[in-house]
Amino acid sequence: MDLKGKKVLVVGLGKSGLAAALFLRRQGAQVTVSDVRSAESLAKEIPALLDEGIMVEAGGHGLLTFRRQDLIVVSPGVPLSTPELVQARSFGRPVIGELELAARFLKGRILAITGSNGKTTTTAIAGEILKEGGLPTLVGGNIGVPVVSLIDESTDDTWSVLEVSSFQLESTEEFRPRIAVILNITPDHLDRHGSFEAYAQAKERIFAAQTESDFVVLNADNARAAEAAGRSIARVYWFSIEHPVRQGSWVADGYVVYRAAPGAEIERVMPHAKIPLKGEHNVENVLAAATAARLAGVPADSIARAIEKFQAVEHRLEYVATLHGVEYFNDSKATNVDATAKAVAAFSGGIHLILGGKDKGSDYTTLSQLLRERVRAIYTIGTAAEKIESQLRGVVSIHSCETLDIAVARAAAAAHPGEVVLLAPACSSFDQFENYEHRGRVFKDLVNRMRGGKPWQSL
Ligand code: UMA
Repeated sequence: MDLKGKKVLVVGLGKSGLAAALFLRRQGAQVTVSDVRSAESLAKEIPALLDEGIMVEAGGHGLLTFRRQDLIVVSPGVPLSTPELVQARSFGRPVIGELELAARFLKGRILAITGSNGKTTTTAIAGEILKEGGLPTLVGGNIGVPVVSLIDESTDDTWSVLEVSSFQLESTEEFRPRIAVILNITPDHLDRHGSFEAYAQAKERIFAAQTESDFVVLNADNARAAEAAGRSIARVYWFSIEHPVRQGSWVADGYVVYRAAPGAEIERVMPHAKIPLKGEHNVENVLAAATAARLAGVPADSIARAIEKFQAVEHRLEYVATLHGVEYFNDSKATNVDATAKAVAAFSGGIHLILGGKDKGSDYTTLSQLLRERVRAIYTIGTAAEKIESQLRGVVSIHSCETLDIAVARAAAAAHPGEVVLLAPACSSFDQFENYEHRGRVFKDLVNRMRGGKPWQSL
């Protein structure tokens, strides 16, 4: 793809947009960036861009700016239904995402991981395993490192381990992972994709450009992910925490095991008890990462070593502290109902659960059974609180807290030794926080501030 002298518009000036704009400029393109944020709120980014000869349109998207381009590169957070993008496409302007742009330049092979939940942890584990196996490895994507920023470091021998979201996959064309993993598909981002099926189809784009020589790794226990097998032309491998699979990984006699082909010898990878992460969902993540790593050629002993050393990723069922006998866990990344269910299921009971934030059109009633079994009380925060309360009234006791500081203080005051305070909010954070990381950090600060004092003193 020759970008020299081409007029390219980058839409959205977050991490991805910034990295894409600078990359495109280095390729000799005439680059403009457009963002809905005001010039004041972009004050940090604008000078550096202008210095590089990149034009900036702030405070909104101008239709004329969009029409004048040879190529438009969208950031993942910008919906393809944005009117200016729809118009530009109707005028024949090519629109691709940052992931697609990167994939056209990235050297070496790609191991891509998607799913509604677990993708960051699985990406991090897979990255560690490939490194342990001695493969030249880069890690990026939705995990927080724009894929474009990996291009310069990549060589023909590189494995790029990429976490890819439905937002990124929606605008791909040639993106072709050597190994594609779908961990699970459960409702999320319905506000952006419009329907569960549209969301699931965006996820399936992960294997759309694969050939018969590539691999797809699917969760045999997740109906929607498993069903995707019928639409893939790649070689299908499976993982399951419930039963043996034809080829792939499962758990047998206390071991994570792997079979390379139907009828082939079953290979022991590691003892199940040595998986250092909490929750059955993390066993799924390990199985998925191990399967992908075996397909990339990493031997079982390297896989075992990397997993045994692995520590929970920040904000994913992250242990924070034990205060007055009460354990605090930060699962701020549980931004949908399914992730919250998995977090709750990781504990046997006595949970004080902080729920709420910005609703994404979710159905919280699906949590009812699990809440009855394991949760002592719910503490609601954010704009979704009213909806959550009306859907879960009568299931367990509910305390309206509005903000996270009140929720933490009340949960701390109510929890008895041996119980758990869990932030697993089932919602996005944007009503009260910059993002889920910010929410998680605030939670950890609130918990850590209670060290030494009576928990409820912070109320
Ligand atoms: N913007 C516009 N017009 C719009 C919408 C947004 O100009 O119509 C602007 C915003 O004002 C802002 C910029 O776009 O300045 C933000 O772009 P972005 O939302 O794409 O954010 P980035 O900083 O580029 O981060 C993105 C991913 N964000 C999203 O998908 C929402 C990050 O995933 C990812 O880590 C990063 O690229 C690097 O690849 C975050 C995420 O929440 C963690 N992902 C979702 C999830 O995991 O559920 C999919």
